[in-house]
Amino acid sequence: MRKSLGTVLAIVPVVAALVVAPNAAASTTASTTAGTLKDAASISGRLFGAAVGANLLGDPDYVTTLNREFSQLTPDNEMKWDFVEPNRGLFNYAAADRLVSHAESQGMTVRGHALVWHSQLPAWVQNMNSPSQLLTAVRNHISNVAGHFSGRVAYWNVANEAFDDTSRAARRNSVFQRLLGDAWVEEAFRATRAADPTAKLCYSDYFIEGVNPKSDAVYAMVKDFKSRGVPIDCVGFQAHLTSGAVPADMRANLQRFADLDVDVHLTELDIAGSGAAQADSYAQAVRACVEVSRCTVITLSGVTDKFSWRVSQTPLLFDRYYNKKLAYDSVLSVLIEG
Ligand code: 9MR
Repeated sequence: MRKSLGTVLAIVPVVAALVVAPNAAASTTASTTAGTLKDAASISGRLFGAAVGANLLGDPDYVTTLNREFSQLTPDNEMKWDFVEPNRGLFNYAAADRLVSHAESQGMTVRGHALVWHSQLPAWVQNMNSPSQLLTAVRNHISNVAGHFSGRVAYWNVANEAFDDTSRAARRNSVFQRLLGDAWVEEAFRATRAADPTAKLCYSDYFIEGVNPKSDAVYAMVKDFKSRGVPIDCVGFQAHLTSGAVPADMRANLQRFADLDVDVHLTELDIAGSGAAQADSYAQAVRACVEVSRCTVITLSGVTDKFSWRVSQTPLLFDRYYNKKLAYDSVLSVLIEG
């Protein structure tokens, strides 16, 4: 997975600069010398991505930062069910196509998000009450959407947030769960594999970064899928975190999933906070990934605090003026260390 030793050695002096001068002014200079997030991640063969809104592609500051720093693009909302199939059987791909074309023009891979999710789901699906009609709708949705993007999407978040966010670790109460039971998740994976045989298929969820009853439940599901040949390739850990509260066992948890023979990805990383505390927590979360060889993708929930879904918590690596934050430098140095 590594680049040549020459590439690595060329960057070593920058790491040294970060170590001897860990203050804001010096680290900004150092990070400029070190390159970009995507280049630093590529040293160990990883991708560094962001969720992107199609409406922001006309904003020059946004696009400059996106193109310079990121090697993977996840449509923020434009591939969700309510966006692509708001009415049964009528598909709208215009905004998602714009994002995919932009990614391709910049050599970025695309992560599709998300085929089956209880949220941002149109009323016509939420209100269904026939299991067979719902299963048909799920299969038709996946075959159209994954089929439309076949060959252009490297990773799909196939099923998102199937588990409850309480400590009970039960399945979430959704129309899919009520009508189809636990089997809806594997139905979605099988349908996606049929529609796009080359994309890597991921299950993604939040509050599963550390070992806890919810991550135990996801672990059991993935283990069961692998044992029965259900096509799953990766697990996405959304990683909506808070400064000072990154789980201490995050690396161990990622490793136990990787040991099931799946890749592990951070799919929506953001960390509420600011300054050195935020930078330290980012370093901890990114280090948990880079210490696991099968943790191959880190994707942020956005590019800049300005457009973050947690805007008041300033959780990203660029501030609202596109300045690199302290957390940017800490992430860069952890990626370079590999
Ligand atoms: O980033 C998304 C934001 O633009 C939307 O307004 C929001 C609506 O819920 O969804 C955000 O992203 C979600 C992601 O797709 C799945 N995990 C939870 C995120 C926050 O809801």
